[in-house]
Amino acid sequence: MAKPRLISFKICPFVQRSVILLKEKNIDFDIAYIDLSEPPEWFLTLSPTGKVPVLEVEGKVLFESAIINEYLDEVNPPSLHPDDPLEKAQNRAWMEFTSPLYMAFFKLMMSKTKEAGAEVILEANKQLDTLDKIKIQTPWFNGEKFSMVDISVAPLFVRLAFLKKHFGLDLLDGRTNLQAWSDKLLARETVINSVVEGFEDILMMRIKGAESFLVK
Ligand SMILES: N[C@@H](CCC(=O)N[C@@H](CS)C(=O)NCC(=O)O)C(=O)O
Repeated sequence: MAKPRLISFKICPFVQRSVILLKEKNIDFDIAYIDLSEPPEWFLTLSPTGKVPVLEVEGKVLFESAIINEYLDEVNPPSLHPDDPLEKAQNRAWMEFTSPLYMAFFKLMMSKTKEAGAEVILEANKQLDTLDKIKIQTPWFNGEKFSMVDISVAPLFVRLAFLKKHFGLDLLDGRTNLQAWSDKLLARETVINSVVEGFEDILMMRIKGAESFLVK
């Protein structure tokens, strides 16, 4: 595979999923950061959705983090998916399940009132409970073998840890399976190295800029 180029926005969790996978597989890649509030013309020409991540590889363009990661996993064996087709399909379903939680985090960050924030938390709590119940194997989602599901949820735990650290908002409180999963993932080198320098400051600036209830 020719050296791919990942188009990123510094605090995008979906890009972070691809960065973790690239690092897990030791794939050499370039990364270009854009400002989503002022996306450059070349990016809008490249990206069919106007969203990041976009992966340029062998003169072609891939978009959607899940598709990018599936491609990278396939062309860089061994696969991080289970071999069994049914287990693999179940894993993919759980990867999909985690995606709305990123939207919840974004909405929470942008909520101007405590009431709006509480509504988002109520909905997220239901999804987190479901995930907590299903995550019975340890240390990783499939037990001993680190997999694509672990990657798909890692950027979420990074953000939940941020909420706890800066605002005392602990969405993993009482969810012991998720807490243990988070602890493992946040200690993993590829996850640690998947955030840009100054990540928390940039996130905080975004929250302040949105006049979120979190900073009132
Ligand atoms: N389903 C997409 C979601 C990507 C996404 O929402 N990216 C955000 C940044 S984190 C984005 O580019 N937003 C710009 C926009 O919506 O115009 C994926 O998994 O790649």
